[in-house]
Amino acid sequence: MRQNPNIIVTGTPGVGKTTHSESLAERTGLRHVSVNQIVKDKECHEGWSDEYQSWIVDEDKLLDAIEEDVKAGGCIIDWHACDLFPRSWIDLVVVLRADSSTLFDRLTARDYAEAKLQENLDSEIMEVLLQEAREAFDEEIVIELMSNTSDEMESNVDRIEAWVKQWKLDNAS
Ligand code: DAT
Repeated sequence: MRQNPNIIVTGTPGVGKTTHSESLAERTGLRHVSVNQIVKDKECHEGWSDEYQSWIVDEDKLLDAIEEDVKAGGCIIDWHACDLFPRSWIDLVVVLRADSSTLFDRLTARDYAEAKLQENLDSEIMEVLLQEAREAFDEEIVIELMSNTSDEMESNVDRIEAWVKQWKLDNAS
């Protein structure tokens, strides 16, 4: 039994996963597990894709790399996909959302190439990550939160922090 919950923070690139995860880690003492960083550092990939401008992730290697840590509990897993993680590992899935114009500005600031930018905007409009989360996990543990403004981020972090406190009370042995 875990002493601390595991939370996935997911959503289209640019919605605010990293910013939320870092703030949450600071507030709750849970660990920010940046999957992008792990894929790079532990070489959980089959090389770089020029077409997608990203690593081609080896999911088995990635799961092996984080398994021990996640099973111990207390991880905030930050990534733009969630359906590869075993259901038994996860207590809450937070899907962050942003309006198209907001996301456009954030991804433009990151110098995303036109095709990649459009693909991500389409993905956000089509709610791809939200559907993926709802299909992969029980609906009761999936929450959708807006992340357009700092106020929204603040209230999201407050809400998740309160959830963590309650989870700990409910699961105290
Ligand atoms: P992600 O990790 O999902 O790619 P990020 O955390 O790196 O996203 O955020 C991208 C940029 O947008 C970054 O400059 C911080 C800003 N941002 C994210 N969420 C925000 C929010 N709710 N309010 C204001 N700025 C936000």
